[in-house]
Amino acid sequence: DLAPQLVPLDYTSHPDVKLPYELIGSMPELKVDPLVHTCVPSVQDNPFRQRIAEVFSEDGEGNMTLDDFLDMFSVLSEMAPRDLKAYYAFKIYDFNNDDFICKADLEKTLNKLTRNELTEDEVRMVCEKAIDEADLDNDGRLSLEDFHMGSTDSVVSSVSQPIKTVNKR
Ligand SMILES: [Ca+2]
Ligand SMILES: [Ca+2]
Repeated sequence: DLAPQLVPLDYTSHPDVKLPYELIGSMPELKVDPLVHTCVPSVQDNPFRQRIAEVFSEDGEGNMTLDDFLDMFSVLSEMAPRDLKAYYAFKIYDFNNDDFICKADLEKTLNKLTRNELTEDEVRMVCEKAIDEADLDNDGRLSLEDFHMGSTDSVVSSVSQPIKTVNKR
């Protein structure tokens, strides 16, 4: 089972310190492993930075406690299990928090990754392709299971290489 409690860290001895988002936003680049690096191309100049902070913060608004912050580091670290990373990558892409990655979530992901350089048609095409490839139960959206069942890499490469995919037509 994939669950946040998999995060194998317990920092309860620390006081509940709130870290403002601005501080997190000014962090130097984190050392991350290749999978996360693909999902989250560069933490330093990362269009997902705000979203990552939201996902890991308890209040869902990017205001992280020290615990949240340490959880984030442990998930982004090279030592974290792949399942755990896939779980958080899913959460990061699931912008509307409904536990599915639908076309709208993917479009948002793609627009962030490409900094709005693709046309609407191109974005739609890439999203349809990504969902097609990974949607195992054919309901038109990706559940955590779809995302996780060996499809993570194809989803990730589809959304992270939109230009190539589009130009391959
Ligand atoms: Ca969603
Ligand atoms: Ca599905």
